[in-house]
Amino acid sequence: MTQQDMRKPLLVPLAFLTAYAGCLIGPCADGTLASMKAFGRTVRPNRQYLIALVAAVALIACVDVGEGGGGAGGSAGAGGAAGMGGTGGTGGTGGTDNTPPEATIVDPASDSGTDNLDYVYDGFDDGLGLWYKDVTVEGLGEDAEDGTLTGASLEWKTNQTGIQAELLGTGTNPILRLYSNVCTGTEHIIVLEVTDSDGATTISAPRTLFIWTLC
Ligand SMILES: [Ca+2]
Repeated sequence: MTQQDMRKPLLVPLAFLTAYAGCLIGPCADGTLASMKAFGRTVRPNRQYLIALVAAVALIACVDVGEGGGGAGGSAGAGGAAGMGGTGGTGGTGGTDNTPPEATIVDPASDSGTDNLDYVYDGFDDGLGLWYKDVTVEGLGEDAEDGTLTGASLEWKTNQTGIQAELLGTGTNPILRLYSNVCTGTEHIIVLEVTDSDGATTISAPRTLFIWTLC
């Protein structure tokens, strides 16, 4: 049994007593045989019951309305809970995107051609049995996050891996020794490979250098 169920039966005698007290000073005190007497005045019972019934119904209705109002208050509380749910999900910061570096061969500024006197052999390595040409190059490695890259971040490579190691040297201004196993000349396709601090690598546009001599 709820608190409301327990309260309603108590309202009936309460209402009756309220109505009865009202009758003692009201128009129902007419002095008939079936009447009651209190405070020196008589009250007819059937009017007492009628007035008590009306009063009881009115009081119970009033109590119901009040409790209904309480229920509405509970709904407001539920609204607050929904607000707490809304605080969730600030969102992840996400991973930062790394931009690959840029790699540029600054010098030589162009391919050499096949009869360029600047690329005639410097000598012959008796130990290796190969002709060679030392070429000074200049490279540029730029990165959005790291700025200008230098040192080992810049690797110079050749395609002539049948004659020598692919890695010719590192840095911004190295001297690269290019070898040839043919007296009349060998073509090296040189690239600059730049790596940023995040491991992203970019390979420059190739530069074709033909080292040679008249045989
Ligand atoms: Ca980067």
